[in-house]
Amino acid sequence: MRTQVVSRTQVGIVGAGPAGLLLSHLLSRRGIDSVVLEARSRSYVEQRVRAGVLEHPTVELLREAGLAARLDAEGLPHGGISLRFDGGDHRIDFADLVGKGITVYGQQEVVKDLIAARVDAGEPIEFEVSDVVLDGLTTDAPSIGYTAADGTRRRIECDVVAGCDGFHGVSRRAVPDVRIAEREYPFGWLGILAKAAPTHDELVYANHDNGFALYSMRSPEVTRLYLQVRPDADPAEWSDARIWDELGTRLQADGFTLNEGPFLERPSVTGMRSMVAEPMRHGRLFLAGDAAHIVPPTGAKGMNLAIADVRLLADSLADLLLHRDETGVDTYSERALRRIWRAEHFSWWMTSMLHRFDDDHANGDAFGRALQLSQLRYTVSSRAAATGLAENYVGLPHGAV
Ligand code: RFL
Ligand code: PHB
Repeated sequence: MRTQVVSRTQVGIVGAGPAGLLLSHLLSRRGIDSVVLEARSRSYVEQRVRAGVLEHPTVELLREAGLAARLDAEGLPHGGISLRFDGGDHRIDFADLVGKGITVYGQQEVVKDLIAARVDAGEPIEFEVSDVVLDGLTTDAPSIGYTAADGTRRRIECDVVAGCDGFHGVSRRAVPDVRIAEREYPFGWLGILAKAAPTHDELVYANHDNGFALYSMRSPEVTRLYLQVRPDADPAEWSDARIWDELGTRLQADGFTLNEGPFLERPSVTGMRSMVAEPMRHGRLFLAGDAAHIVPPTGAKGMNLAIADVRLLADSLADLLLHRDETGVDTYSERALRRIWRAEHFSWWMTSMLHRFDDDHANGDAFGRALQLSQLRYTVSSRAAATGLAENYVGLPHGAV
């Protein structure tokens, strides 16, 4: 048998994405210690390009938690988005409709800030661990077994395990009575990161006969773009010239120009799905973020939901561990799921309104297409409808639904 090194912490956290890292930070501010275990290397998680939009409540929370110095200096505040269809642009003015906005700041920048805060606090993150096994979850002394980067087999004994290990992690599978509700969409997104100055100040969501396109950005020098493609599309089918050509077609509008530039990483395809796992708890194991739920990226909600989950979880764990009060942990799953289902609906609705669905139908889905255009026209012409989009996009206040 290999030697096993045993250590102890209060909360063992699996996964160093936004959920796991922020949970560790929020717990340490309450004097609760934790250890974060991560399968990948530090440089891998710091480079992984994903989400770009921070909701208003996310920014407020990061500020309250002392994590917003770089976000406030480098984040791009946006007061609206455009819906582009019928060859025209229709702005949804968040500032006017709901008095709040969003901030464009890459997920990997949030992750870098969170890792820096953990390192500054002397709180350990163990990168490149493997063979994670969760034990004793229905006792009050659970443990996490794993192989460390140096090959030693280790075990952490804790009071609570937080499963923040994303969609492909092990934690969700450790909930024996988990119920999964899900939906797959018949398309994916080809993601493009280009060294090209944005020519437009805000995000553009385009519904075009050829399919959906999204115009976004990361900084005054970097544009982030997405194209709806077949879910099994091979990125090799998409040459640089074909990508720019298709972006130009789908994003075409009077007065709009697209700056082209070299790609900063190889374009890749992400599948689109909705998924919710209930309950988000099994004994002393609590799930948070993508480990428990997935949304299609059209509503820009995935990372924001992960952050809302761990805010609730940190409060609940503080009540349990500092005051032996189990009310918070007993209701965590139910309370978290209220916001999760709101975001699931909003993301499904945005996805349904903006994408082309009829690739498999020779004659096209004329009924579905007409419904989309009707919904788009209503959304941009009725203040009530536009306010519904704005309120959900900037993020309902935590605890509001
Ligand atoms: P993460 O970020 O996936 O982190 C989970 C971490 O757990 C690690 N892990 C393990 N560690 C130890 N042992 C194991 N057995 C492990 N298994 C996995 C993983 O390596 C990883 O580091 O989940 P978290 O923290 O819940 O955060 C969720 C967000 O990352 C996610 O919701 C968003 O990125 C989704 N998403 C978007 N969300 C938005 O809010 N706006 C967007 O614009 C947006 N665009 C996107 C996205 C996700 C994408 N991909 C590839 C999934 C665009 C893309 C392409
Ligand atoms: C992004 O900038 O990566 C982004 C923005 C909005 C979305 C999805 C992705 O809805």
